Amino acid sequence: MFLRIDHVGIACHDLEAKIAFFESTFGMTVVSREVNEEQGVREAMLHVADGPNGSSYVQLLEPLSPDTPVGKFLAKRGEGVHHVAFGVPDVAEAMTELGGKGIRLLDERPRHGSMGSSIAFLHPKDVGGVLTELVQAPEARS
Ligand code: MC0
Repeated sequence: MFLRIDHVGIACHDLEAKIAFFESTFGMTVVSREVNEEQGVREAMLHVADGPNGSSYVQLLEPLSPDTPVGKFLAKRGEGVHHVAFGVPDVAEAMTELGGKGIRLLDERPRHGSMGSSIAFLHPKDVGGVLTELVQAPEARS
């Protein structure tokens, strides 16, 4: 079902400071910065590696306000890994398949994700405590 690990989402208080840390410590490069109002985040994608099934990234996430998923996560748990995102060929198909296995879907339909992707989230309580995201890349980013 999964093509690759698309990205690991990391919640932080200060996006610019965390970008500077990842750039200077790991030599990683920012390939995209976006504000996603629907998800309540300001985020940056840092390239990790390219593979036969597409690329993988670290996604740094700063909340737009305390009353957002990442804002609540930071208040409760502090900075750290917020979610793991897997690449899938077709996010709607993956939602149907996983929903049929009893996994709770946090989205009724695919939503807009980073770099033109279509995304959907699975409830962490049904995935061993890990908030899990499904990512369908746009045509240009397989
Ligand atoms: C909450 N919980 C988590 C968690 N967030 N467990 C693992 N990882 C997380 N990130 C746990 C809490 O500890 C709690 O467990 C239970 O889930 C309910 O959490 P809550 O604090 O009461 O918060 P809720 O229920 O209001 O919301 C949690 C939920 C929500 C995961 C449903 O955050 C959500 O719908 N997330 C999906 C959207 C999202 O995260 N968007 C931001 C990234 P206990 O045991 O204490 O009951 S957007 C993004 O990433 C886009 C831009 C992209 O990739 O392109």
